[in-house]
Amino acid sequence: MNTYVSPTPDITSLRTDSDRLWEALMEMAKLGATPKGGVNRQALTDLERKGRDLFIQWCRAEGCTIRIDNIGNIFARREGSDPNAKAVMAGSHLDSQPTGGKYDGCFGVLSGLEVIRTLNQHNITTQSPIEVVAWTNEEGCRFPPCMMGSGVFTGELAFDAMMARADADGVTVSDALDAIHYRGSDNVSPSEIKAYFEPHIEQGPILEDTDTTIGVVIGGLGQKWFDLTLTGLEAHAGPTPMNLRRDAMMGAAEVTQALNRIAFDHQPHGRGTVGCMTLHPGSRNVIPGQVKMTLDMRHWEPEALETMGQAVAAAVEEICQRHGLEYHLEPTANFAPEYFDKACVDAVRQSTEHLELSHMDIISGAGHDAMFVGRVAPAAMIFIPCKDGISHNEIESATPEHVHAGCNVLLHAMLNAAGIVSSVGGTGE
Ligand code: HGY
Ligand code: MN
Ligand code: MN
Repeated sequence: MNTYVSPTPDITSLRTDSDRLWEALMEMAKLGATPKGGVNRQALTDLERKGRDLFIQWCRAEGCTIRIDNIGNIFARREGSDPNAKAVMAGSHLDSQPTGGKYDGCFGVLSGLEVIRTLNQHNITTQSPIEVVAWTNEEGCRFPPCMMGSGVFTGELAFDAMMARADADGVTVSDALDAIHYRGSDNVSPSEIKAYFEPHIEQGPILEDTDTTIGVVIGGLGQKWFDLTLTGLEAHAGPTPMNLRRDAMMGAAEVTQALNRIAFDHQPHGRGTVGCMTLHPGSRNVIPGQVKMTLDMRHWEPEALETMGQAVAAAVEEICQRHGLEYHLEPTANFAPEYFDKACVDAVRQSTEHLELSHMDIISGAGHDAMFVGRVAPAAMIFIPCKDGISHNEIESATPEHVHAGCNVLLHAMLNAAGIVSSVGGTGE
């Protein structure tokens, strides 16, 4: 990656259109809108298809060409002056959590669209093509693991294995892709990418707590996910003495405590969460015979993440021994931390300074598609605050000012990387 210089003089005053970006966000948020003000637009559902269709409609209206690959990743491309130049890319995802917010994912995708709209509005030609991508199934809630589309694109995840992943109703990724007609055949290669920038809300409290506008993201935590099934023996809650039980729920409770303790033992970056739990048969006066639960652990250092994984596996073994339970511990995600490309991170920081916005370096606790793209191309992220640091919650909220600031940082970081060939007419606000 070459180092970046500040944009040519007539570009420095260029800004994106705050109202236009906000309107796009609010329009997209209508698809899957929930009563509490969030969205439920899960990956590869018909609602997400509508979001994909709307994004493509908007990009085509800007003259972009559209490519869709074999797992439904959507690439909208604005040509530059040099057809052989690698693309400067922005993106994120359009799928949401079941009780998700308006900004998680969409802020990144629609900021990329707003950059293209701004370049068209001001008749600016870049040397490199500008490309905006909407990755398939970033959330991984319906079909684990998360970042599935970018994982297949970058070779982190095996295509066939991902196609076979099924949701709780047994619908596979392959079925769902066909059902929404988004199984593409275009070959897009990571080698086409010169630089990738992903704007995203922080999804945590640090920027807001420090009254900082921009997070210059230096990387993201590695993750290990497991599906754990504990099997004991269903029995009557009354006549069965406490010391003779094989209570799967007791095992689940102790595993949950153990994961929490292990995460606390690996601070400041250790994270441990049990997000899903179902027990069988689920009758109030029957000792649970089986519990299915999910384990999500994360860390900034690969060695610490491995140590956490080993400690959790040992705890499961010991707890099941003591409670007379059988268990099956199925890995569903396993990826190392990502440390973003220095030149890309510097471009984000320089753009933030050029725009005179407060900023700080920050590590992403959440996984993002940029983490997989960063394995194959220079990548970095731009964080903005979200209210009370809350995300993966329908009350997720961001301000138009922060959304606009983040999009302007994206604009100038991308222009630094893409190079300006010409601009016709005034480019001031
Ligand atoms: O789980 C994650 O970190 C991401 O939000 N999918
Ligand atoms: Mn996201
Ligand atoms: Mn998310």
